[in-house]
Amino acid sequence: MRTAAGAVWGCLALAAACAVGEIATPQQPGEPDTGIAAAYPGDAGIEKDPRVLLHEDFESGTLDREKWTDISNKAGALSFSDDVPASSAGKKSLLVTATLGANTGGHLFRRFARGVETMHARWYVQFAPDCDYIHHFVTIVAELPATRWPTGGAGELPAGDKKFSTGLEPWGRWGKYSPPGAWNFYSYWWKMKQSGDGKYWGNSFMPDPPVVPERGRWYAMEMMIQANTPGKADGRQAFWVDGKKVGDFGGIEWRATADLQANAFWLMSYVTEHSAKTNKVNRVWFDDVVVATEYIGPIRKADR
Ligand SMILES: [Ca+2]
Repeated sequence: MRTAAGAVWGCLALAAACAVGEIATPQQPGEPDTGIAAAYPGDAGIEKDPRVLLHEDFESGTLDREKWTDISNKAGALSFSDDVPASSAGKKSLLVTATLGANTGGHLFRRFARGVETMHARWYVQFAPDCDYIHHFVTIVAELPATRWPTGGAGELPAGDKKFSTGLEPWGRWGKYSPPGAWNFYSYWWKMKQSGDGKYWGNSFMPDPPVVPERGRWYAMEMMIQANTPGKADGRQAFWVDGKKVGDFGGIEWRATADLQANAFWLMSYVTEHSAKTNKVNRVWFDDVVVATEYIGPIRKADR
């Protein structure tokens, strides 16, 4: 996977260049306290909501090529598990096992037929109790042309009419935070800050105070990217943990043209020898994925 190779490695040598974009904005007026999921207990039927672009609960126990336009499953990285979130109505989750030397983890990538101005993605995640640092994680992409698979671009400045992307990733910040690291956005866009080596490594947006996930428990994560008005720096990105907003960053000029819209969701756990310093085998579980055009929120627990 060319996209991610070397990106964190680049950051390791360029601390100052990567710590930009810490522009917190307050809660936006009119933002709902409850989202789409509140109307669908246990997420039952949520895929029929016109605002929902993708729903994957992994209950089929198969890698669904209708839902995912590109799958990376080298050396059995992807499998199914009976470990599920407490609020989940299902019995299966996706387990991504990254084994250094055999693979770099795996991914499920979905390119949508049309782009959207605002994309939300909610996914449940659990890091194994011994999980090491992760290199790259769950990412939303806006890209033209809209290939069915993820493309390269690590260390490169994207063109304003071709691409922007943001990953919600745990980052160790050179060992400052315990594994798997503190949540931050790792973002590429045409107005991003250049790194000290002349390349363009993803710029970090980290909330203050930082939020480090506890390993061995499930979290409901939600990320949002909102495109800017062309010619204005009014784009945003935000994320929530268990329904509480913890990061919100505005003033971003993601794109130069209106036809470049968020059009891909990339569920990924990518681990390399540059990130994992202690463990060779690093496991991450995912479940109850929903991608939509509005705030989704955690699962409303179904009555039993
Ligand atoms: Ca499930």
